[in-house]
Amino acid sequence: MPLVEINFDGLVGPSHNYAGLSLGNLASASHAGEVSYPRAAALQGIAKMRHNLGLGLAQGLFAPLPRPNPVLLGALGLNAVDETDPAQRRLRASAWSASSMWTANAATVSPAPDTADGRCHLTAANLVTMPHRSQEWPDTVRQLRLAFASAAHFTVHDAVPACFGDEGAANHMRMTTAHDAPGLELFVYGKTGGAFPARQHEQASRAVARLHGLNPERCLFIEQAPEAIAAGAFHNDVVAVANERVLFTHEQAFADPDGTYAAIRTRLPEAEIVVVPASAISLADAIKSYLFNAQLLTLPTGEVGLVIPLEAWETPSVRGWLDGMLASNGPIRRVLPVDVRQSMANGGGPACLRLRVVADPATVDPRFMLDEAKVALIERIVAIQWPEQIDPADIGAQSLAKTVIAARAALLDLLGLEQLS
Ligand code: SUG
Repeated sequence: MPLVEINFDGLVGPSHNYAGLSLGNLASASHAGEVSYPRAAALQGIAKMRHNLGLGLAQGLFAPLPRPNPVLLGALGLNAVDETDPAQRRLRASAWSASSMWTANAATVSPAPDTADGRCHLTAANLVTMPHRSQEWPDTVRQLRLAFASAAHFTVHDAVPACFGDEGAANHMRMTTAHDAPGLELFVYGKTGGAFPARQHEQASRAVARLHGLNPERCLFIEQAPEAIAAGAFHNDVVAVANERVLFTHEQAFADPDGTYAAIRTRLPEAEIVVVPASAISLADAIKSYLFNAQLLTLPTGEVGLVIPLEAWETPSVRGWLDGMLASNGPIRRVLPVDVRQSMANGGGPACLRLRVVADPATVDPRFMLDEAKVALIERIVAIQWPEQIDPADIGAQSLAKTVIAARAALLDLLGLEQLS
């Protein structure tokens, strides 16, 4: 089997809630305190996976991580919480976060054609900038080591040391003439975002490139525009996305846009760079609508498609630009809107919900691969077991904790992944 791109979506976990934990993520802040709908959220994510399977694409799945997380609660001395202390309640909410659904932050992936040893390398992301995300990587690594256990084809690395924040594939892009050909890997780091943190440190990106055995001639380290971070682009994948020879980007994504495009073209003359000017779509509209947090995909027909959130389709400036693009002779031929509104309200669009791995599907543990029949079974478990709604005020309740734990256990049982419990 040739190497193909497999999208591993994170199933939205049963504790999905709006605790407003992510500084610099405007959606998370603006929905803080609202009631969430975990069942609807997971069903929306499943519908996206089914949609992409229906396009003829390879689709995988990662299971939600254990929540509430007893390891984090124990380490913080929070086995009993003082309910009158808002700081303690907020830390407890971290241990309930379903943020592992955004698997674009699970790891950085370098496919086999790019690496010195011819294996696909994955480095789990330490996510240290946000407390609720920093708990993810040890459980993520366990899952990655099961899914990609074949040592002949994969190497899974622990996260880089916590002194350098790493956000995984959300700040990494790969361009190439074809998925199975050697690629140019683009690492996008932040230096400052004004009032908001820059989550990706340049030294974390450089460490990942070394760990993966990448050819330095085929790597670019690019600074994210501080104004993009300040406007709410807490990850690069909120303002740019790449697939094979196409880079689709807002003109304010990078600190030095022209230098970046020139460096890409020098290394990959076949590159097609689609730049959306601020005069057509403002940075604010781009970030609010999540146009760039799209899945840019090569469809089996060879056409390039863009799976966007409904919010982008419904934003007049974005719709106007997309209509013009489709009428032109540009490289992106199809626009496919999907409803992931529950995830979007926490700042996670279609691209956040998936980790791309270029590999032969036959080399991946089949428990992590999806087909129609398995999707239907997962959907049934979610419909029965996932809580219908969570009010952030209910976080910490024993009865809710029991429901959430039982729901995840039922899923792991269905997938044959009890060892992750
Ligand atoms: O890390 N939201 C996530 C969204 C991640 C989006 N991922 C990518 N762009 N690839 C984050 O900010 C919200 C949690 C809360 O507020 O309760 C949250 O973690």
